[in-house]
Amino acid sequence: MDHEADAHRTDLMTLTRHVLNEQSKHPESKGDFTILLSHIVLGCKFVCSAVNKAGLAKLIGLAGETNVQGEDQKKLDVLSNEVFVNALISSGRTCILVSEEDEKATFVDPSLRGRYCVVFDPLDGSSNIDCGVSIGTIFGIYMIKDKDNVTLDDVLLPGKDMVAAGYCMYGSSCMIVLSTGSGVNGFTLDPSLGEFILTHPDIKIPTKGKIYSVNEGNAKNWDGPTAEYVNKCKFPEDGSSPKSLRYVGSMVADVHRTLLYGGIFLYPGDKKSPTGKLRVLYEVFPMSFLMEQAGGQAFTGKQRKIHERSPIFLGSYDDVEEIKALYASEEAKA
Ligand code: AFP
Repeated sequence: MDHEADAHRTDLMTLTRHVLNEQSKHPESKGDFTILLSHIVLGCKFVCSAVNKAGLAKLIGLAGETNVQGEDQKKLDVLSNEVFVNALISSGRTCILVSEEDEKATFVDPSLRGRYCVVFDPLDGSSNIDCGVSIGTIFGIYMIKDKDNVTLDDVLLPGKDMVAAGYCMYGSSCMIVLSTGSGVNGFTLDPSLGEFILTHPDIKIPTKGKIYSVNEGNAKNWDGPTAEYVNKCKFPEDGSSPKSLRYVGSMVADVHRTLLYGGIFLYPGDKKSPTGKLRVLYEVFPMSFLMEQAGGQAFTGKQRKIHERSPIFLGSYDDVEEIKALYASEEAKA
């Protein structure tokens, strides 16, 4: 019998325990972040359960449709948004919420306000729901100084100013990947316990990878550096093997694979959509934060409106370095 392995299995590092451990390193901390996170975790568990039984519960369908009971059906992304907004407000630790689903930012009632601003996409990749492909929730957290004087500018900050970022992937297993600014850790939901357990401690992305991930269907509209980079992935000039192409079309799934296996994820701007597709605040910034914390890098635009989009190139350090060099030399020519 492997007693050591057994001891490991009986001394579970849950996400809450992990965050409490981190909190104890900051004696001035009052536990607000731990409380906020436990409400985010609750939202993730709810969405995970809803995604798992989506077909059964007839949750799939367009918002506004009516189900057999004559009740209004809610699309999963609408439902997920409501769950996260309610969980975040009721935590008593938030002051501004920016959700992909809501056109305007939510300013929390002063009586329930705390110091954190949360930007999030409650269910990213929703076009993949109906065919059972992995989807996810992405979030980023900022902290403000004065909760009694908040304005939208408090969330229109660079991604590097986030105090934490993460995502929850609803896939073959449900996983939260989180960084509070000192590395990246992955926690897998044990459905029998209802707890996220630390399964991927201190994730580090390989310095160089063998996979590139991009929607090649947009190739005819790409600019020079993106086209040249992808061409190099397929026809390397240095005698190395070509990279493999993997593209799910769910950012969380594509970034998760990139984080674990290495390589590069690209959603460039192109002639049709110069700012790309992905949203700066709740897709590009949180994923870039995680990549950098895992030792990779990200190369983004600098837009600053709540639903603004930006091109994004992120992944293994050396792979991103290559595409950055191509853009730098294009810029030098201009
Ligand atoms: P949906 O939420 O419409 O499915 O979009 C998903 C997403 O925002 C992101 O998760 C993917 O990386 C990206 O769009 C895929 O976009 P393309 O379909 O244009 O490749």
